[in-house]
Amino acid sequence: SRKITVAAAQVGAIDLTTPKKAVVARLLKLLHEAAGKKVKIVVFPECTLTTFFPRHLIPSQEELDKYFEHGEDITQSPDVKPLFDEAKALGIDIVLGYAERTPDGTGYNTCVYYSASEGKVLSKYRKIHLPGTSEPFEDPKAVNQLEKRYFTPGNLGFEAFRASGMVQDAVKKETVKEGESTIGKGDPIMGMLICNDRRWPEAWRVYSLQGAELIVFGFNTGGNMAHLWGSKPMSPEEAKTEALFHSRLVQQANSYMNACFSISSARCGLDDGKFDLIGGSAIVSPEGHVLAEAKTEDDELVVADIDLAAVRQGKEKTFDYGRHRRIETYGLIDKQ
Ligand code: CDT
Repeated sequence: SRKITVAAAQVGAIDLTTPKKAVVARLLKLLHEAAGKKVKIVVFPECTLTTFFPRHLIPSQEELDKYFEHGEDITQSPDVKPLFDEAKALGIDIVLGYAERTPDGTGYNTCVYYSASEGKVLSKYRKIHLPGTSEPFEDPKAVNQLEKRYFTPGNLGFEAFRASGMVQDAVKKETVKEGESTIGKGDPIMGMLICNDRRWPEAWRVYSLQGAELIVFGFNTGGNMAHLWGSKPMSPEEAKTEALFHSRLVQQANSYMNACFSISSARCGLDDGKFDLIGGSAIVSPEGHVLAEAKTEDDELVVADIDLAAVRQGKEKTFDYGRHRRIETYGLIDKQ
């Protein structure tokens, strides 16, 4: 059987001064709730551990560095280690987004997939599509989006990977004959994105070309970003409704077009009582249907049972790449 229970662990407001330890305590609470519901994979948001700091111009490097995790191995980061240890003890795989400062000083917007059965990080992804600007907006009332200032575009590509220890009929590499399809067999083939990446069909497609069956991502999406990309003047309420609509639209459409399940996990709520982020965490099927969605803009576990067999309709019929793709006509896709 390839049925598993999965969850998005949505995380509500976090202020500029909220200690990481306090955030991790909330994440542990969500993880324990997940254990009670027999969840096998929990997806936490983008930059889970702090407020969404790219909204703020932080001139001091020392101050800025407090929002980053330092060193090669996030599982050993003192404030965050208890989360990985507990995930291992509970047998739950987790996806965690965080700001990464590498030893050479580069900043990445990163997430990792931690496997409880392997007791280690199976895959790391660094966000490729960084939205916003390097310089603050001139309008002092506009909320900044300084990801281009604080982060470098990811250098790890879109590498699909197989989770481990999820399903009974695991496919061992040596038992798959050369040329034999692994569609519909073994542990889920996974892909990770981060927030703005979800709006780019190429990102999903590169994963689905590797057979991805479950694509997961966290996000921080402003409820008040009409000045950044609204097509017309909008009230704050309209801007938020539009932001939620587009977030859901891209998740449903891309899940269907790439014949994969997807899990999205929001950092949301009113940070510092005024910086609004949308909720809308959701689990979507390969047919594009919403299986479960958040009802709040607070800490909330969104759970669904998924059967990975459901990707076969799309992968073997509607979107069977071997039979229906016309790559001889897609040349422009990798040109400027
Ligand atoms: N974090 C991120 O990539 N956000 C962008 C928009 C900025 S709104 C804070 C997004 O695509 O949702």
